[in-house]
Amino acid sequence: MSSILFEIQDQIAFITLNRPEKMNAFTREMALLLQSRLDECASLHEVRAVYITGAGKAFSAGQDLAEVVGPDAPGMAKILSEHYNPLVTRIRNLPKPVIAAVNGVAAGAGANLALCCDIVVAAKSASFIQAFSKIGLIPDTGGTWFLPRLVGRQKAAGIAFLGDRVTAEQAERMGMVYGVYPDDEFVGASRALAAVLAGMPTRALALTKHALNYSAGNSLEAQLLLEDELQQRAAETKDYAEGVDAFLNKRAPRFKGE
Ligand code: LHQ
Repeated sequence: MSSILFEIQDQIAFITLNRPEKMNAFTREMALLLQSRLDECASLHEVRAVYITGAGKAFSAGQDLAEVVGPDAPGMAKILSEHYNPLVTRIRNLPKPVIAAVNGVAAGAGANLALCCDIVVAAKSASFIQAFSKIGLIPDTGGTWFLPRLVGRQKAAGIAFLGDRVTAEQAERMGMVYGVYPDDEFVGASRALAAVLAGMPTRALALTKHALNYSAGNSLEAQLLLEDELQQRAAETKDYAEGVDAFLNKRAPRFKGE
């Protein structure tokens, strides 16, 4: 069985981290496979939303720590530059919405991989652990960038220093996740959210994502200029024409992602 399951259904790419007996901890093979699946999601026109979840009871426990010891262990630099950093940049640059459906515990790089997705939803029993400090590391996989932007520096410092378990409900209150669903409704509700996103004007969402990515480093003036440029590109899409026509004719729009 592959460590990454991949299925396209109704214009949604469903990606499942699949090492349930090891809490979906990442091996090199798994990280590289996920990278190539994300590349497929970017290039396939039929994919209009990406949904990432974990098999079994965890989302992901981060790096497989059994793989970082021993004579054949890839060095730290290699793990970050070849495994996790390319995953973060692929997800952030993918011109489609990426949903992290956090079904259970998300720890270490697994937590930050979830937080780098566009929309993070969690099951009520899920949790987030910046486990790094417990083993003498710093939050990687973009954690030191995402966390303060999501929850503010104060909470970010506490969460990162202490490595405490943050429950899904605490995460929602802090702004770390978009929504939390009861466990028995989680799969249905999170997939329904992916279906809504897949039916939206994909190119406008991609341009919105681009603008949000840049807003973190831009002045207001620079961001206004960027919005100006991106809005012109949005206005050239067929989905924009469809959206306006549907509104004026009092009918539901049929967006095609074009
Ligand atoms: C695991 C793991 C795991 C291997 C559970 N590895 N087996 C970057 C650069 C280079 C080096 C290091 O890392 C990084 C990035 C990082 O991600 S650092 C952070 C790495 N992750 C952690 O430190 C988390 C370690 N795991 C845990 O704290 C717990 O397992 C959590 C809280 C995730 C889940 O706890 P439980 O629900 O009690 O499950 P469990 O601990 O019993 O785990 C079940 C099995 O999964 C068990 O295996 P076993 O053969 O004994 O049944 C664990 O050993 C294995 N597992 N995480 N990261």
